[in-house]
Amino acid sequence: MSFRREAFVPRGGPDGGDGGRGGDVVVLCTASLRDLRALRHRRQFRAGNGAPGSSQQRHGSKGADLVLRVPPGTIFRGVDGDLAGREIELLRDGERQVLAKGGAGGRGNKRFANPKRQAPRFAERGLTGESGWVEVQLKLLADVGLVGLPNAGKSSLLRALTAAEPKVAPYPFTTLEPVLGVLERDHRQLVIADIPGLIEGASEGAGLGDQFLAHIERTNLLVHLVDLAPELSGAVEDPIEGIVAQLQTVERELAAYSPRLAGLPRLVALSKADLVDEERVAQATARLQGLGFDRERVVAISSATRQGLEELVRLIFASYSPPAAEPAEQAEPQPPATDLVAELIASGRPLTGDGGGGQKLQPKGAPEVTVERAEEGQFRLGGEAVELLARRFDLAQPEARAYVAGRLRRWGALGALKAAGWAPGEPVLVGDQPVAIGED
Ligand SMILES: Nc1nc2c(ncn2[C@@H]2O[C@H](COP(=O)(O)OP(=O)(O)OP(=O)(O)O)[C@@H](O)[C@H]2O)c(=O)[nH]1
Ligand SMILES: [Mg+2]
Repeated sequence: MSFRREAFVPRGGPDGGDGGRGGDVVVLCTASLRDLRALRHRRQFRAGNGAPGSSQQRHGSKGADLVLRVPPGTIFRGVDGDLAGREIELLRDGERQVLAKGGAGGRGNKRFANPKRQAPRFAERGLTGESGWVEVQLKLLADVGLVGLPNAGKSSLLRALTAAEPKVAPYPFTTLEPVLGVLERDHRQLVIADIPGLIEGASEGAGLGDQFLAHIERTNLLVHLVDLAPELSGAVEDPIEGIVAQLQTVERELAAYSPRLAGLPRLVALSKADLVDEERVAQATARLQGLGFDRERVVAISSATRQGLEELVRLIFASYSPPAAEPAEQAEPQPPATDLVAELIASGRPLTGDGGGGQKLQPKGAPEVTVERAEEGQFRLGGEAVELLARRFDLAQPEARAYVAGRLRRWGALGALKAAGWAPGEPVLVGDQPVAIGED
């Protein structure tokens, strides 16, 4: 609240500027990060306060946003307070979202001047921003997923390509949990996930279940391993048909689990090439071509002899394209909360009743005003618009009180109070603040 004071300008009028809105707590997906270390040593994160407005109609500046940088795959879940139920998942580099919104600033007294009220001696209060506890979780995120039936040779391949050392054994379900390895080439890095073997029904929870499919959901490239010698690990009538059957089983499970997985680019690695002859490789490749896997995407490999590994790595880097960064979402310009009050006020049509005794209904279109009894028997006015008014104005200021009382009357608070048994003169609470209805 401020009034213009200047020599030779008598009664300069109100000139208090608006307060700035509070800063937001913003979360930013940052591809160069791999863990949540940055959040570990602090428990409270608070954006800056808005600056108060001041004289000469100077508006206060907006509070500084607090930006929390987290790796792709981070999930924020609001637990309580204003953030209860809020869920934000960050996947792409540069993706930015508001986790907790700063509160709106209050209007300066200049804004409350009108021909009737030329020198308002009150101003609006700023609102508190959103707050609450948030759980932060980082999901395992691999760029490339190795898929295939149990025993196809996935873990052996990961060992051969990266420094990771998953267990390898000549029986199915050796790998029980996904293992990550980092593949490097020309200063580029890709994270490869060795996923436990998928069997028929995996998408419905069979075998090690669909929990592992969730791990490959975020990958952008699949390397599908198919054993070139299925006859060595089970009764297979025709090795080539056995190869095709393996491939199709896994493809069916992927498709049943998620259309995104089914649509991912993929390479087929025909594994254990050292166990078969050239002719087997040629036949299998030709057969896969017939099924729509073009020759450039099929490579025969052996983790034992390293045959084809260099070619596979080349293909992986050539086929991998990072998820397209979506254009930064333009934050929808939110109408400041001050406008909400104005809107609510504007929607309250003039009173049709006489204002006299008896049951007067609320005017049409006015925001809802509820009446309840407070602890000491006092009447308490509530409802969304009323609560907002109460937060917005300091009712210890006589003029603010009169302003609020005027609003409440227009919204039919008087009728609502009378209907609830209130008698003129009895104290009334607006929110938690006392106000005298009928005062001017
Ligand atoms: N000869 C030969 N054997 C291989 C090759 N790759 C894997 N194997 C063998 O195949 C068996 C299974 O290999 P793993 O790498 O454990 O297979 P996996 O796909 O990880 O199996 P699960 O973890 O059970 O899904 C092991 O006995 C490996 O030694 C290869 O290139 N050549
Ligand atoms: Mg394994």
